[in-house]
Amino acid sequence: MSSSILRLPGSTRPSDGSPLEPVATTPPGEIPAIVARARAAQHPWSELALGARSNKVRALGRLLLERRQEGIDLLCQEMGRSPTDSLMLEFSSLDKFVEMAVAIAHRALRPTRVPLPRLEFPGKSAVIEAVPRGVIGIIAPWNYPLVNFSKHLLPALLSGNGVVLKPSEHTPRTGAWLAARCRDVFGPDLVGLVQGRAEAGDALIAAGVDAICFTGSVATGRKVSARAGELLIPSTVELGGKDAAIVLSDCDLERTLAGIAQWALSNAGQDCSSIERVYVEKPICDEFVRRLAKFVSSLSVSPAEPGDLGPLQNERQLQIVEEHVAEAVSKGARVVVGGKRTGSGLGYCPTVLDGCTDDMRILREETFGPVIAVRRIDSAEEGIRLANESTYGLNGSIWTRDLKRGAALARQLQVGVALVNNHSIPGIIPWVPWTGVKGTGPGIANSEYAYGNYVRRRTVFVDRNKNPDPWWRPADENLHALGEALAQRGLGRFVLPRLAGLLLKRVKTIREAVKKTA
Ligand code: TXE
Repeated sequence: MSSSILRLPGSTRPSDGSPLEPVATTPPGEIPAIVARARAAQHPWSELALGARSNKVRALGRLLLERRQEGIDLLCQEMGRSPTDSLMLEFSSLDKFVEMAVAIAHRALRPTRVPLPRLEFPGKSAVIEAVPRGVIGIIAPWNYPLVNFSKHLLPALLSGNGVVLKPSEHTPRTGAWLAARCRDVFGPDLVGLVQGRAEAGDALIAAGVDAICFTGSVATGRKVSARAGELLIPSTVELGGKDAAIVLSDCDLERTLAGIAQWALSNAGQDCSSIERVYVEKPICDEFVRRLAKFVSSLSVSPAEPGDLGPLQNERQLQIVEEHVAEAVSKGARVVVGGKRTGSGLGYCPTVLDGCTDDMRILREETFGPVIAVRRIDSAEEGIRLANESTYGLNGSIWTRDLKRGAALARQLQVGVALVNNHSIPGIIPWVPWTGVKGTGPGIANSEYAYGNYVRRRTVFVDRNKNPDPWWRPADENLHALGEALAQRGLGRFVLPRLAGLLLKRVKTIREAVKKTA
């Protein structure tokens, strides 16, 4: 393969800025051949029974787990996370993830028989089948270099598709490692790999793939949707978030602050469903902020082990975080803890900001970093109103001891995933649709509801009727009478004997008309 060397970004370690081995980009002109090879391998793969495909996918899961140390090393290099963090975030539950994905596939790919009324559809049957789309292009961002692939890769393969992976230019090595493990299990071509920046992603969409699964920024998601629309191929896009947590006075304060810190700082906040806005009822806000800040300042920051937080993944992301914090402070927010670089690589200290107001970017735009912005509220209703002012809508959570009220309030949040006393966790439960509203995009990952990404539905209709259907041509007065009887039946009138007589007459008329052609 002729290739050029990918220099920036993704060429240095976020933890200390030291250089990484360069990675070869894929010349756009070579991408159609990669898709064609995946397509050729897809035909025999799709002919396998689902049970056999499931076993191969299980083998991939096992291989990734067996060789996890290689993957963890790459994640540590490319993301700067600690080994513990990399293990927990991308490997530890892989076996359960695979098993659930297999169970969902059996449900989502099952043919469905169509219930047909006998009178209107005599002798007829129809079944709806799931047909693999062909080759699925998966374009991923850098924040979870494995999981952002596996959520689409596993169901795409289980459905009988070939796949081409396009990792982020920031994390090309982890993506290449995943593609190599796929080659070990499925042979050289079923799962292809394309490396590069925007041009490579764009070229993949136009290279003959049958669907695109994209995770990334809103701006790119719009471009990807438009491009796929031009080509009339389906696409699913999962874009950013600005998730809100609403903390009510009756919450279990200790569990709540641990939960908020967890879901705001996991992966150094580089998560589409990070808690980025915390709306806290005034009576508990002082204590909440004081204890949250104390808890946050006790967390270990990489390169320390086990390392609660790694650095930001790339320079631009660090700049965004710094810009948002600086702007908030300039408008009156108070840095309770953090608010500065760690001094090591792209590290940024976990930060709590108090006194945030609605005009600040920190409460409006995706920060994608380890910053918890606190905004005081008078009531739960005010919290709901402010949470819903966002241009995003992925997860939203209510923290309260009153579970009934909490669930009712959570339902008022304009989000795809509404929670009480937790956040983000459904993202690792493959049964649950991971989806959003507004700028988060309409895409769905996980669950049977995501299968429209991977399969098209085909109806197979079989007619065993030996007679012509009674409404076929030629038309006569009995056809009109038949229509009238059917309409009367729709209004609840008893017309069965009349209908039966008319149906017989119509069949006879058509048969006689056809006989005359002999
Ligand atoms: O994403 P991009 P970036 C947000 C976060 C971050 C911002 C930018 O706020 O600051 O997005 O991140 C490929 N056609 N999220 O620049 O550009 C690209 O090569 C086809 C939220 O990394 O969207 C990469 O593989 N593909 C998000 C992938 O798209 C194109 C996670 C994502 O890149 C392309 C990450 C094009 N025209 C960042 N242009 C989340 N929802 O979790 C780029 N790409």
